[in-house]
Amino acid sequence: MSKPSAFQRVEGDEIMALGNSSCQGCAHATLARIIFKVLGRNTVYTSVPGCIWIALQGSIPLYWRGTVFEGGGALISGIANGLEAVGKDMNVVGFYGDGGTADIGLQAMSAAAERNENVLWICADNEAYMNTGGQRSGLTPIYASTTTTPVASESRGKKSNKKNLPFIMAAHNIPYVATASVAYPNDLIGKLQYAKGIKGFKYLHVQSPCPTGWGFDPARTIKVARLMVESGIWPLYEINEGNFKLTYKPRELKPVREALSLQGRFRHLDDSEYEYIQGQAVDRWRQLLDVDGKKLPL
Ligand SMILES: Cc1ncc(C[n+]2csc(CCOP(=O)(O)OP(=O)(O)O)c2C)c(N)n1
Repeated sequence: MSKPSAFQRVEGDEIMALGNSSCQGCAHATLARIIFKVLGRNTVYTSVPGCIWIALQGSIPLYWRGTVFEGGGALISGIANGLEAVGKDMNVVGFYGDGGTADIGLQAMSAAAERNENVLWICADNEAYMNTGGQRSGLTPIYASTTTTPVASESRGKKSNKKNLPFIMAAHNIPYVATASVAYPNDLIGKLQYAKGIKGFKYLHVQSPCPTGWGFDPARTIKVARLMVESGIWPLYEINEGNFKLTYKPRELKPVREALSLQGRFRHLDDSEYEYIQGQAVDRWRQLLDVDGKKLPL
């Protein structure tokens, strides 16, 4: 089974300025540092309301535009087409949260993907609307406690499952879809470098653990992110022109309990709820192993 190689040095400038107003242990901030260092200065990026805009925008000194929560897909499409019209070749990036991608941002993103706009869409997925106090999103996992899915006598947290957004994007028949994790920077860097070099709509979905929303010690962001991958809850893969490939295969999946028990949002889980999540992770992992190296019927 493959293992990620040692940390890769990225040549080029450190784009992020020192200091930002993110929470301690915020994975969005670590991701931003890696992402923009790989993409380099020839990049224009866009935001919609969310932690990235509010906490990080001031420390990413690149060409930037922001728009309304639902407008990310329209904004990056306009910028990409405008740059093409004036003959400028730049990376056009949408760097948005899970709400700005999977919920209110979904229809404009889907339309941009269907038109195969030449942009890179990065979803930094902290699995809730964190900038407004931790409400559930369509990417919040089942049973997670959030401010709108609290745990109480009649409630066990979020009732429904997380949307499988990377596969929804793959079903748009775009050239490149990938998942990534802040705990696997080499894998992330390789995917960014690849996406940077190809034309068309590229979708990168990065899990971004949030100490504030998920309820863990801010010193453990990377540990939590790694356990989410090693337990099979957040598999790392890419879908390149419809060809599916796992980019990291743990020798053996760790029990989901190891990953979830570190997170306060799952503190209430009972054995049957753990079993349900465990079953889901194992079933999906088997299905992904089955399609590994194959073309998906999209
Ligand atoms: C139309 C609209 N609805 C609601 C809001 C309020 N709002 C601002 S940021 C935000 C949450 C952003 O969540 P997400 O996209 O997941 O990013 P995060 O802050 O978690 O990184 C919400 C609901 C808004 N700005 N516009």
